[in-house]
Amino acid sequence: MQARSLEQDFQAIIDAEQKIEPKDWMPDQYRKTLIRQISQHAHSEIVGMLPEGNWITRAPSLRRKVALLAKVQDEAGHGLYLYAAAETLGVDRETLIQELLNGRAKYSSVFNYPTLTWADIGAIGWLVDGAAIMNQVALCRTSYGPYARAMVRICKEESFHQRQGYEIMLTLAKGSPEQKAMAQDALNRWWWPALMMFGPNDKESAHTEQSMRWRIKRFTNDELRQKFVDMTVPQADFLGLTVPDPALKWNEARGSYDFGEINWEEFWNVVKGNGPCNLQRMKARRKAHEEGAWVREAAMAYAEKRKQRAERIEQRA
Ligand code: FAQ
Repeated sequence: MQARSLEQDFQAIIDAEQKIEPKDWMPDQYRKTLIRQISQHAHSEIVGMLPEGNWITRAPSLRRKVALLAKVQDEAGHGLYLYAAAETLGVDRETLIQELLNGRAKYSSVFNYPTLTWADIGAIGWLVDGAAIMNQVALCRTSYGPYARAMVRICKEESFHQRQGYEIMLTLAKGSPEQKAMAQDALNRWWWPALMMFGPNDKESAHTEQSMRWRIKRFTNDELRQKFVDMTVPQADFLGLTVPDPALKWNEARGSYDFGEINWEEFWNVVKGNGPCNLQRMKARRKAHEEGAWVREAAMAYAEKRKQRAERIEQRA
């Protein structure tokens, strides 16, 4: 009888719905795929703080300001859990951050659009966090243990984010005609970028097939996008707002909405760095990184001091 290969044993663990842990054997490509996806995800959380951060000082009330501030801080926390999860795969955080800052690493296309009015904060919470949850609830069952566990807490926080966004939209949609128009305008501008978050169509997606086999991804890009549309259209109806897609139509036979084609040219253009705010986002990140250098130095000096003290105590013992 032929001995089973390491790859076969690895796949058997995955097929049995057990988690892969940092010290387990894993194929190089599995490790690389996870580092790529988790780090892109971490970068998205960190860059994703910028569009909403833009409105913290202009929130219309103290209550709105507190909620938005908490949300933006949560996104920073998500970035940190995710960088920590990536580090368990043997890559260090500084390397990942340098890849973001020198433009080699991707982050979600959606954060390269501007936040022009307060209603955009509602639309981001409702649609962008809504799309993020759709994707991330599935990732709670991803095959890599540290990534799956990070997702559990992230999803709890994202669901508060989604609700705070929807509540802003509800207030505006039931407000004055100007407020309702502002909510509709935000929906018009954020609908398509939110659909693009799920990535290219399945037939164009380079990584989906293998990632599904390894159960890193539990649903394909198109499956998640469809679930998002089916969940969100009734929410738009409840708000009395119109989804900006003339092709949107309930399909009785499928039990789902049919919807129009995404502008893929726009999507790839934004991914390649030519969206409305790519330059601005990277400039802001580089500035924050440079200005935070003293914090990192101080933290490292403290860590070094503690290490030296622990060594001295050990020598004396
Ligand atoms: N933007 O073969 P696939 C959030 C790239 S978190 C830019 O389908 P894959 C929270 C893709 O990386 C939002 N690039 O790739 C929040 C690949 O490039 P590569 C982020 C994109 O990995 C809310 C290439 O295209 N969420 O929003 C995009 O199997 C509010 C081919 O694509 C996650 O990252 C895109 N939209 O599937 C924060 C979730 N789509 O690496 C603040 C985890 C695709 O070959 C405020 N990630 N690309 O050079 C995933 O689930 C997957 O990575 C996908 C892409 C589904 C994003």
